[in-house]
Amino acid sequence: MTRSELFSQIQQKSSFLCVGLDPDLEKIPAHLLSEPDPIFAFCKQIIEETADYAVAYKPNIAFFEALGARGWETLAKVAEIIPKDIFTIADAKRGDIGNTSKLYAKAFFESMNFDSITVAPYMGKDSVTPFLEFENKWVILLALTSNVGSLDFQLIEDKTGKPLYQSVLEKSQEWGSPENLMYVVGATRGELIGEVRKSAPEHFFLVPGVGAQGGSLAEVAKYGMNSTCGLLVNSSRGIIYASGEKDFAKAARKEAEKLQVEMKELLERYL
Ligand code: OMP
Repeated sequence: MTRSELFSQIQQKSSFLCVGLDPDLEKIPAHLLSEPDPIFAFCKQIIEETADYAVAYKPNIAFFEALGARGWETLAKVAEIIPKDIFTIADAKRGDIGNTSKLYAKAFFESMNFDSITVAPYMGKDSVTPFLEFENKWVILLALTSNVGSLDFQLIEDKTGKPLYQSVLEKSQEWGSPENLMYVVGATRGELIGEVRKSAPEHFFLVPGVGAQGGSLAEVAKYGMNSTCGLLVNSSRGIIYASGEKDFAKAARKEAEKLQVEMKELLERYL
């Protein structure tokens, strides 16, 4: 998917919501456990009920991978049923020496046809660029993450006082463009989102951390929105586990709608 196609989805739906698919057998409603493929049944109903409000879906690969060969089959089936006009993110956080990254890219872009993949920048240029060689496919590079451990490395300053995440932003802009490179910027980082925006004015940000991790959607929009929105705000647990009962998909729909209503207002205010 191209950047302009993504932006027109955002305009059409008045939404920049990414629904995170983190399906956990221990958390999905008990009645689904008698289905032949409980995780697929869960994701299918979540997708059907939230597709009106979502411009992206982000299956986190760990939740599928943990189930072995069967989990990979489920992931492929889930990727297939996501409506074609909705952006798909394989949240796999990959990155390895060049020839290995190339095969990770093939796995997610060719075998499974995802639009994008999350990538860790730690191994540098040759670990990231193989993902950028696929037409209309995207790298979503970890820049400033939402977790507590992000303080361990990402905010360490070099001799000039520049934090590591800023070096990641600067260097990686030599490898990709706003047409094929996005950044992960956690919603829990408040005004630092503004600092990231200054360094990457045109790029889309994938912003996890609203909902269960306590980040504020209003702050994300205030500091992060640009002239083509430039934001995909993810919520996983806050949507998919809104109810643990038979009404889980309807409850997910309500949560997604709530976020979309707020997003519509923010788009009207800032765009
Ligand atoms: P919530 O359940 O809404 O908190 O979202 C959690 C999802 O976002 C998980 O799939 C995480 O891997 C992902 N995530 C973060 O929580 N923090 C980050 O900084 C980056 C990600 C991500 O890359 O999506």
